[in-house]
Amino acid sequence: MKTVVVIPTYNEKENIRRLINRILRRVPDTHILIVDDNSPDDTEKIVEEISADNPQVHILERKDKRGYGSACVDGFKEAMRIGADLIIGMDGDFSHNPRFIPAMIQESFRSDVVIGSRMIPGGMQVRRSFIRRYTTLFANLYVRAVMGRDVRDWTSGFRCYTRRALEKIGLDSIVSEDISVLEEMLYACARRGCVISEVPIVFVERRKGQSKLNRLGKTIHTFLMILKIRFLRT
Ligand SMILES: Nc1nc2c(ncn2[C@@H]2O[C@H](COP(=O)(O)OP(=O)(O)O)[C@@H](O)[C@H]2O)c(=O)[nH]1
Ligand SMILES: [Mg+2]
Repeated sequence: MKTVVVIPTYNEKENIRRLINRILRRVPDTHILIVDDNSPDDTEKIVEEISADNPQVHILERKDKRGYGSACVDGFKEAMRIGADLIIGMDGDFSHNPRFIPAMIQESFRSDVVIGSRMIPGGMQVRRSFIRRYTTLFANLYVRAVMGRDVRDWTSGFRCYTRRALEKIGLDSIVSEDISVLEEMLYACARRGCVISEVPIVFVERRKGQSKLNRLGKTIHTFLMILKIRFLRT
């Protein structure tokens, strides 16, 4: 079975080499696909170097910053193209610890989508400010109310999709360019009858580099996108 870990990156030069090594130590036979949006800090140079020596490491270079969501979608398409049976999405800043990947893969034998969840017993957020923790909690209450499905952690980007789940939703149908891709994809999976489950993870706020998604404007845009995904899409 072929597993591909898809990691969107923008200015992650301080994290990416160590993260790739850490993943390969935990899951030695996995492939890793970095989707970089021409990071000004030259993250892609580091990844190119690693991938020249290691055929399990791949890079998809996009010419300009087109956002987290479209990076995920392009990466998932590429993962499917190279024959992935399981597609794992995670961040490139160590917030998502590779040590949880084996449990997620294990759970994927029973379900179509596995969420690395901060919102079930055993799951948590650490090193985060009060405001960030409560934003995540509130966002999840909001999304759960709007979507009307009993998923606890809608906003977690640490996930494992089976190939079948991505085939069912059809990645060409996804319109989100940024973070609402998470809710859009999960809602699409739920509507198409995918079995969704959650395994607990400990989310740790990044130590190196800067957050790109933590902006008030983005949060408001995402809240509106969620209404659009729920009520305007057929
Ligand atoms: N390719 C790409 N990756 C992005 C973009 N914005 C954020 N990322 C990556 O997406 C992941 C999550 O972003 P991050 O800034 O850590 O968001 P936060 O954890 O919500 O603060 C990280 O690996 C980022 O480098 C983007 O526009 N393009
Ligand atoms: Mg982060």
